[in-house]
This record gives sequence, structure tokens and C-alpha cells, in this order.
Amino acid sequence: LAGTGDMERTFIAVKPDGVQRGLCGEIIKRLEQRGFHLVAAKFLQASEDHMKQHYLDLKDMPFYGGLCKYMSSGPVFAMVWEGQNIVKLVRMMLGETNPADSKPGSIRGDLCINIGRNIIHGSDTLENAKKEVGLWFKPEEFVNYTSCFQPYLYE
Ligand code: IDP
Ligand code: MG
Repeated sequence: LAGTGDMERTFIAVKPDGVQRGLCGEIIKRLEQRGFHLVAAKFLQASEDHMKQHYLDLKDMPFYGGLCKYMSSGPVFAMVWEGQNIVKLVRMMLGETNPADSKPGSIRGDLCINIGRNIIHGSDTLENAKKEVGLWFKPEEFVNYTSCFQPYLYE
């Protein structure tokens, strides 16, 4: 986006529990209302191998196998959003990994209860965001367009 130096992209996915519970719209609404800019999206069922790759950093955790199975058991809504400082801001919007520790007002604090069913993924660092965006999306899947809100969101 013109006139703004620190634009970032982050990878966000509504997990199978969030899709089943009909929360895609609510999650997209919150990201839109914050002012973030959607640049890619797709609705798919990921393979277990794909989820193992996505969660590779957690391969030694006891819940890794179950997590990857669960994440590939049903549809996910995968998206890339853009905005200034978006990686950190989205992590704040998500709340904590455990919904029980997430403040009201956050997505997990408002919409879910259990750590294994916490409805949404968001990249935790800019470096991981770049990896995840590349793992989930091909270059031709991005849409380039200018948001008419841009001069009212950024100085
Ligand atoms: P994050 O999603 O907040 O980044 P991570 O630590 O990266 O959290 O863990 C990835 C996902 O693994 C979590 O969102 C959650 O679904 C699951 N998870 C994390 N810790 C546990 C656990 O202790 N038990 C079961 N599932 C867990
Ligand atoms: Mg994580």
C-alpha cells in the first residue's frame, strides 16, 4: 500500500471447529472492521501431511498427532490479510492459545472454550507468517487491489 512503510501479511485460518460452528463470518467481520485488507482466501480440506508441515515446530508436543488429524478432518477457511503491524495485531485479536486465558473481547475469549477447539489460527511472527503464506497459497492466488479506506486508515 502506498505511503505506508511497514505493511505486513499474515496467514489466518478458521479451523474446522470454527467453520462447523458458523463463525467464519464473525471472524471475517472483525478483521474487516479493524481495517485489515484481504488479499487471498480459499475454503478447503487440508491433508494431514499439509497440517504436519504447517505445525512442524510442534512435532515434539504430545498433542501434535491429534492436532494435525483434527485440522485435516474437515473444512478450513484459509486467508491472507494485510495491514500495518498485522502479525502482532491479529495475535492480540485472537487472545491466548488457551481460550480459558483469553480476555473477553478477543476472538477466542468471546467465541470458544477449549484449547483443542480454539477455532482460529494466526501466524505468531513475521517470519512464520511468510512461511505459512507460502505453504498455503501460490503467487497467482493473490488479488491486488486498492482499498478505498486506505487514506482513512493510514496517515
Ligand atoms: P497458537 O495457535 O495460539 O499459535 P500453538 O502453541 O502454536 O498456539 O499451538 C497450535 C495449536 O495447537 C493451538 O492453537 C491449539 O489448537 C493446539 N494446542 C496447543 N496446546 C495444546 C494443548 O496443550 N492441548 C491440546 N491442543 C493444544
Ligand atoms: Mg502457533
